Amino acid sequence: MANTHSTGDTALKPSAVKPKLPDMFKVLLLNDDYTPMEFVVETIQRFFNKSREQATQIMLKVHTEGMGVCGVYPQDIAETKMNQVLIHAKEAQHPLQCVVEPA
Ligand code: TYC
Repeated sequence: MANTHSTGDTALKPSAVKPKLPDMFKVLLLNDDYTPMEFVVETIQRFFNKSREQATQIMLKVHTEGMGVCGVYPQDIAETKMNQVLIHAKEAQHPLQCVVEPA
């Protein structure tokens, strides 16, 4: 086995195993002129497990600066959350946009 770090005996050589953390990805919301602020706050709370206060701060950052980070996750989780937001917005007929980018 390539990463074996024990012979199975009592003596261990210095481990060659270096646990690698996953690459991380930001989930960003983009501002638009039409999606209601309340819908954005509820969306952030629901999909990013934020308090109402945290979600409001993120929404206001997006509103004033054009975009804001809702969370940072491994790629598969980030893309799942982005898709959940996009489906939720589409169902409500709001143009809210969400993207993923490397952290
Ligand atoms: N700009 C929107 C408004 O004034 C609110 C908004 C905030 C929309 C954040 C999208 O990601 C967004 N109703």
